[in-house]
Amino acid sequence: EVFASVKSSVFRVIQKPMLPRPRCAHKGAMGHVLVVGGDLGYSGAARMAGEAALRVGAGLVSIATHKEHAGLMNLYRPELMCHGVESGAELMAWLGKADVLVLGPGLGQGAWGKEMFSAVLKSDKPIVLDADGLNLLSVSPLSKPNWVLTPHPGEAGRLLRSSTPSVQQDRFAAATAVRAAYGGIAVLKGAGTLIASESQIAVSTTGNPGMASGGMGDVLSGVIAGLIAQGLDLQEAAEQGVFLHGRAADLAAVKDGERGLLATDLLPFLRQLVN
Ligand code: NPW
Ligand code: AMP
Ligand code: MG
Repeated sequence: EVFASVKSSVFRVIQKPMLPRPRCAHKGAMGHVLVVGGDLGYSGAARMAGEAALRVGAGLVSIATHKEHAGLMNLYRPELMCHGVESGAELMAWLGKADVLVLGPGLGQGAWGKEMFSAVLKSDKPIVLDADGLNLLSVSPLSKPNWVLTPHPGEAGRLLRSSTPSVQQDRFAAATAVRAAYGGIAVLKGAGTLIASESQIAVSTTGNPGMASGGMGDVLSGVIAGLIAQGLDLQEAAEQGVFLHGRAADLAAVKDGERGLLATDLLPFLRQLVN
């Protein structure tokens, strides 16, 4: 009865080992992720998404963010290429260089965020849409086949014009409804994250309550994008990304405990898990 709303097959996500890098690998062949986000006061969200993409093996990661903090972000994580972008037209040049886009971490819903949102949505490249990207989508609905949507229950409530409690009451129905309305792959986050694709719903058994802290979702969006950049298809990247993200948090919790776990604590464990 609990699963009355489930019309697709339901599977548990299991980890598929990643193939070793080819001997002749070079950064240009390992995929270029562009993260678009980081409104004033929220630059950390974009940076965490970018660092996560690097730690799962993306070859290059760029961030398009506010001019005010682009330089600082680059200072603290010099491997990131950080571009201050003021308009959609300026963003277009950077979009062209990327293989996969992350839109939303710390984006905000003001004029700058809306301009970035409209520019990115014109692109045909695969997109991981998170956070304020999802909030903006909920007011300008659109369906795309080649994106991964990663709402938490609050964002899913906005996308479905319902509420957090009604999403939580039937998470299978909510994940299916997000996918049906917006296309692509829907990842409904929270304990027992669901990944809804055309043919199935996958359930993650990794993750723990230590993950209830700011920035965890921003890291997940970067993990999924980093896997897409390395050639996984969107469904595989979403399923494996959710698994790895939760497993990294479980390993970090075994080491130092659940309480006080930080999103950036996952990064060294993500690296271990993809090797
Ligand atoms: P309620 O209150 O129960 O209805 P918001 P945000 C719900 C950036 N960040 N189970 C719950 O709703 C992000 O990237 C930047 C049940 C909750 O109150 C975004 O751009 C950081 N309910 C922006 O901030 C670090 C759940 O959603 C509400 C749930 C705003 O994002 C932090 C909160 O969601 C942050 O990532 C669950 N498992 N999970 C930085 N360092 O730069 C969520 N809810 O209002 O959409 O706000 O998620 O904090
Ligand atoms: P966000 O709310 O966008 O920062 O995303 C939070 C991330 O942490 C998602 O990947 C959630 O699935 C995960 N998370 C939060 N709380 C829990 C929990 N109690 N158990 C497992 N995963 C959780
Ligand atoms: Mg979030």
